[in-house]
Amino acid sequence: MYHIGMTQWITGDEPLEVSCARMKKYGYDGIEFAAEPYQLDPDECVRLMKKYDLNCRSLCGIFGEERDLTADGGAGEKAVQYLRDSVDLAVKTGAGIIIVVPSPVGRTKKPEDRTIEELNQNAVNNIRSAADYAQEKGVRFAIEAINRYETYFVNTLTKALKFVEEINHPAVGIMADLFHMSIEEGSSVDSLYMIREHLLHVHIADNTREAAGMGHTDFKEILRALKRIGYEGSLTMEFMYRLADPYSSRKVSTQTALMDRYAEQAIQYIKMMEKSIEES
Ligand SMILES: [Mn+2]
Repeated sequence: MYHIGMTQWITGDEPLEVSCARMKKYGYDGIEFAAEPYQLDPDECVRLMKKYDLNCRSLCGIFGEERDLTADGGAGEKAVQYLRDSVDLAVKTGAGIIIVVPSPVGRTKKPEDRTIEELNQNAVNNIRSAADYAQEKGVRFAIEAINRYETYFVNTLTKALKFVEEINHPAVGIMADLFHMSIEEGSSVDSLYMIREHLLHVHIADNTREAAGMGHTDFKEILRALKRIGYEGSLTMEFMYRLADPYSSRKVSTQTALMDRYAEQAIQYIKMMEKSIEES
C-alpha cells in the first residue's frame, strides 16, 4: 500500500492543527507542508506531526511572481535563496522532496524582454545551483509541470523531462500531478512510463481537480502503471475548490464540511482502487 499524504496549503485559512486533525481522522500517513520557510515555524510543524501521528515526505514549493526561477540578476538569486531556505525547512520537518515549479504560477505569457532560451537557461542555472545545496542536505527537487492555463513554460511532462535532463543533477527529478496531466497528456499512463526513471513524487486529484473519484480519471489504470514502473513514493492528495487561480485557495475562508468530504473521499477511493488491483 502506498504512503498517502495530503498537501496542506489547499485547505484555505484554517489553522494547521485543524488540517492535521482532519488528516489523522481520515487515516492519512503524512502531511505535505507548503514550502514557506518565512512563515512556518518548524518546531510547531514537528509538534503537530507528533501529536497527530503524521510524517512529512515532501514540501510544496509556492511560486508567486516574486519567486521567479526564470529570472537572472537579483530576482533569480532571490528565488534560489528561497529554495535553499526551503531545503532547511525540509530538513527540519523530515521532508526528502521539495516540489519546484520553474516559473511563476499564473504567468501564462513569456516575458517580452527575454528569449525563451534565456529564460530556460536561467531556470536551469538557478535550479542547479540550489540543487547543490539540496544534495548536501539529502533533499531532492521534484520538477512539476503545470498546465497551460497556469504557465507558458514547463507545462507538459515531455517538457519537464527535457528540462530535467538539461539540469542533469542527481538531486533533481520529476513529479507527476494527475490533474495537470489530465489536461496536457495524451495518455497519463504513457507519460508515467516516459518519466519513470525520474519520478519522485505524485499529486492526486481528479480531472476536475476535486478529490479522486469525483471526475473521470481512471485511477485504477494509473495505480497499475505506478506499480509496474516501481514507483515507491507518496500519493499526495492535492484536491481543490473549483477556482481558476490555484493559489487563491490558500486565502479563502475554509469550507470545512467540503474539505472534510474531499479528504475522506480521496483516501477512501484510492485505497479502494489499490485493493481492487491487488485482488485482480
Ligand atoms: Mn500539484
